[in-house]
Formats: sequence, C-alpha cells, structure tokens
Amino acid sequence: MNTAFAVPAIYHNAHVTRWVAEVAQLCRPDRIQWCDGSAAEKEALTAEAVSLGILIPLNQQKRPGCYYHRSNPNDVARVEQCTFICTPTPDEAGPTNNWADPAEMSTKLNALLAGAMQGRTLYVVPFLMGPPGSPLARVGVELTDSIYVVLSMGIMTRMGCVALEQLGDSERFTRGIHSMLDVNPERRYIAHFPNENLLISVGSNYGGNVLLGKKCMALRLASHWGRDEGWLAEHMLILGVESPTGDKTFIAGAFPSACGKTNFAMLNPPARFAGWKVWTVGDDIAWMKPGADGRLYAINPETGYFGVVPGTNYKSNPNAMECMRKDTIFTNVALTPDGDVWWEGKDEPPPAECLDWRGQRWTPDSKEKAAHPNSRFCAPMTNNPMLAPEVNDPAGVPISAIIFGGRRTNTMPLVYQAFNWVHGVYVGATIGSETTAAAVGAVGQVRRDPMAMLPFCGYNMGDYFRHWLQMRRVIKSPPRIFHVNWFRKDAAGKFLWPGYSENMRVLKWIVDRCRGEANANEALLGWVPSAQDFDLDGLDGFNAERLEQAQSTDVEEWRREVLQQDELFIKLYSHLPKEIIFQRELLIARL
Ligand code: GTP
Ligand code: SPV
Ligand code: MN
Repeated sequence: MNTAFAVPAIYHNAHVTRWVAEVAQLCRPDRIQWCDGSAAEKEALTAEAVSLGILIPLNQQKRPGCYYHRSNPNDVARVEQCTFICTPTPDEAGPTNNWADPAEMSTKLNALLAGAMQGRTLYVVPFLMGPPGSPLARVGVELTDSIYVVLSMGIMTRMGCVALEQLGDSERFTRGIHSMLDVNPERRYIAHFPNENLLISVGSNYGGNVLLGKKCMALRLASHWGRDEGWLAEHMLILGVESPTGDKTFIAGAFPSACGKTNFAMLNPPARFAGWKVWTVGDDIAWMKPGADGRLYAINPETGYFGVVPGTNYKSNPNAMECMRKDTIFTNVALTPDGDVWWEGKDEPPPAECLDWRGQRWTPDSKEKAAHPNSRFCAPMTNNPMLAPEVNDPAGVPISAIIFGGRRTNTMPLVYQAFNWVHGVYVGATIGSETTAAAVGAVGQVRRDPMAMLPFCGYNMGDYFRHWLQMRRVIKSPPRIFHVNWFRKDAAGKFLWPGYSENMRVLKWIVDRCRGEANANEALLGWVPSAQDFDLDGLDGFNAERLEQAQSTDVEEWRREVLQQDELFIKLYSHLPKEIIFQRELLIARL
C-alpha cells in the first residue's frame, strides 16, 4: 500500500480498514482521506472546496462561517424513480418501492464504480446516528468522492472519532458508498441492500440521495431494524412544549416532505402564549422505542437541519433564521452582490439584481424563481436558540402524542384526534398529501403518503402497518394520535388557517388532551375541539366562523376520499392487516 493509503491510528477497526481497501481497489481514487471530524479538518476541507469552486464564501461579516453551493441543475431533489430496495424478493420491498435483484444491482453498480474515483479523493466518513451511548444509536461509514457530502455529514451527524469510538472493534456498521460519477440522471441510482447493511448511491450530489445517514440509513434501512427489533424509525419531528409552570410534553409529528416538520419543530409561540416555550428535539427523523415505564421514547439520530429555505423568514420561523446566521451551507438559493443570500419569501424585498440558483443574472422582472423551490440550508442544531436540552440524552424523550398531517387544499379539517391507537394507525396509513418540490416530478398532486413514509419505508408497506399495530402490545401507555392540516383553502384560494406560530393554538389543545385537561366532541372523523376549547384570542381576522370552516367535514368530499384510499389498499391487498379494512368500514358506516 502506498503512503497515501497509510491508515491513522484511530482507525483500528479492521473491518472498516479492510472494506475501505476493497472499495479503493474498485474505485481507484488518487488519494484516501481518513476523516476524524476535527475543526482543523473542517477548515482544510472548506478551504479546498472553495479553491475548487464547490463552495463560495458568503459575506463573513454578515454570515460568519457560511458558504454557498450550487448543485448541477439536473440534481436538485430526491429521485424516487432512481431509488431501489434490493431485497431477495420483490414481495419484501412491496409494491410502493422500486425493487431490484441484489446481485444484478450490485453487478451494475460495481461496473459504474470501477475506476470512478480516478483523479479524485476518497473520503472515509465515519458517523454516529443518535446520542453517544444510546441503545438506539448506530454507526455508519460513508465512502464518498464529494467534499460537499463530507462537510454536510459533519453538520448532520456526529462525524469522526466519536463514531469510531462507539463502533470499537465491532463489524456492525452500515456501509455506504457514494460516487457522484458525472452527475448524470441516466446513471443515477440510490440502492439499499438491507441484508448486507449496505448502501450504494451514484450519479447524484443532492442531500437526500447522498447524505447516506439520513433517509437511506436512518429511515429505509432503520425501518427494517425497527420491524425486527420492536421499535419505530419514522419521518417525524420531535418537539417539547413547556408550560409556564415548567411541565414538558413531548410530541412527534409526521408530515410528508416539505409539508411543515421543520417549521412546526421550531414553532415560536405567539404573544397570546406568553410563558410557553417550544423546544426542538428533531425536525425530520425520530427513532422511537418503548421504555421500561411502558411509554414510547424518541431520539433524534441527527445533529443538524437540512431544511427548505423558500418561505422562511423572521415572521414564519425566527428560530430557523437564527440557525442560518452562521456555519451554514446554503444550496441553490440566490446570491446577492454583497455576498449574502436571498430567496422568495425572505423578509427583505428582492434585490435589484442577483445571481439565481443557476448562476444567471436575475432581476425582480425575471419570470423564473431566484431560489430553487427545494433550495436548502444545512445548519448545526447547536445554532438553534430553542434546541431542547434533552437532545443528547441517550434515553430519549417520552412521547405523549403523535401528529399526522398532510398538505390538503380541501377535505381535511384543521385538527382531530383519533379514537384509539388502531384508529390512529389507520389515520396515519391513509395520509394524503399534495406532492412538493422535495422530490423530482409533478407538484400539487394528491397521493397517499402513509405515515409520511411512502418514499422512506424500506419494506412492504402492508407489513409496516402490521408492525405499527403490533407495537401497541409493547407500549403500555401509548401516545394519543392526532391529524392536522395547515393547508386547507377557502373558496378564494386563501389558506383558511394562519399557520406557523399560530399552530401553537392547535398544539395547546393537543397537549391539553394528552394531560386530560381539554374537552372534545365525538365527531365523524374523531374527537374534535369545540369553539370554546380552542383559544382564538388575539387572532386578527380569524373568528369562530372561520374556525368552523376550517374544521368542517364535507360528507361528499369524504366519500371521494375513502374511494381514493382504495388505490393504496388494492396495491397492498395481500399484506394489508384486517384492522385497516375494519377501520375503513367503520368510517364508511359513520359517513
Ligand atoms: P422536509 O425537510 O422536506 O422533510 O420538509 P418539512 O416537512 O420539514 O417542511 P418545512 O417545515 O420545511 O415546510 C415546507 C413548506 O411548507 C415551506 O414552504 C413552508 O413555508 C410551508 N409551511 C410550513 N408550515 C406551514 C403552515 O403552518 N402553514 C402554511 N400555509 N405553510 C406552511
Ligand atoms: C425530505 O425530502 O423529506 C427531506 C429532504 O427531508 S432530503 O434530506 O433531501 O430527503
Ligand atoms: Mn424530510
């Protein structure tokens, strides 16, 4: 082995070093860089990324430690059609996933990877998902030829020595291989091999496709582990609501991609709720396991936020704005002449001119958007002024409620509570939501996105519902389950509900329900608040009448809704638990 391949002492795990050597032999990089996660390493990598034009330094007075990145314009979002689950049989992946034969996929990807890193550096990136010492925490190692990935993984995960220490001499770690190749959609694959604990991603450099700890490991692979070991890996935010008397209630919420998890996780209570605090535990992923006391405990496996930028401002999400003030990588927003960033929906009006996400001159008269609708910020969670102190607790936080939600212009009321766990599983399993820019494809089309996991459940969705139902047996005090919709519109096309901070009013009712302190009426869909249970004080232009509109259930719309649910159920028929069918029948009976 030549000196460039000399292994630093912290890499004492022979399973890791042997595998790196194997991958290097295949990909033939010019150099191997063994990452340790240190500040000096980050500084050197950043300088190199700048010299290569991968990162552009932003105005360091305005945004210290912040950098700007433009992706290839063909590579701006997750690509579900290029994402594969490679289980031994197609049935195990189920009809909602793309399946590929593991041996065939492996042969195809090895051919693409052969010599792919010539002239490049292979970075060895060990990372830990979850707080050190947590029984739920897992180690992964990503081998990548992208500095952008290394720097982003340094923000999003506990990267470097800490992961190697947690791993010790064990061979139990997720192997991730990533090469950008030539960033060509024709050669883009995100492949998962659950039986080998292996991920291979080629041809992309976009977050969800390449930060392999995130959707690939912490959701698609982890969903398998959860099923086999009796826990849940979910596309959920985690927040803590603190009352003026200091009681804390922790809540998890699943909304599909770009449907409000980050915003809700960072909710800033309005003036009416003086003394109330909302703490962020996580904004995208929750791993949840029953604790000894019979409650469900959640950890956030990540350490950063990879959040949607457009629409974020000091009014809608001040905590996110604080997160982006320093040490942040911005991708695909617009660049202003003074070295700052701008996007649609930022507090300031558009600059007289700037460079758009493609690098082209943009003025307020331009027809195209300056920032890509799926432009993102990548910021460390420690920047968040409301970061929950419990975030590093290996035991996690006890979850009192689970909230499901979707983006629905009609049909779905603002909030209701499921009658019980099984009904709640049905409510989650039937989430419908309009598609967004977070994935490549048409936006605005309603599709079923069960538990917001349609693109992220790594096995048969019918079996996943069964797993959720079975979890009830091991959770003695189950969280209450709710459904929300911030996105319902009136006849004029205006959002009925003001949303953002005002979602605190919905949250307050949910917390009170969990504590047995709020009333509800039994309704068609579930338990609903009546006007007097719902605090509307200080809400300009919103009154009981508008609340009634936001809460209304239209039986005709619901008949259509139930029929639309059938599309998913027919697909999943051979694996669908009978409880789901029964819940459907009960709903029809109520209609
Ligand atoms: P991913 O990171 O893709 O998983 O997205 P997310 O679920 O974290 O969504 P995020 O909070 O970033 O919000 C996505 C979009 O929804 C943004 O454009 C927000 O402006 C919008 N949004 C979030 N909350 C609300 C709300 O309460 N009301 C309305 N009308 N829009 C909202
Ligand atoms: C999502 O699409 O749900 C995201 C962004 O959170 S990504 O990490 O790219 O998947
Ligand atoms: Mn997400």
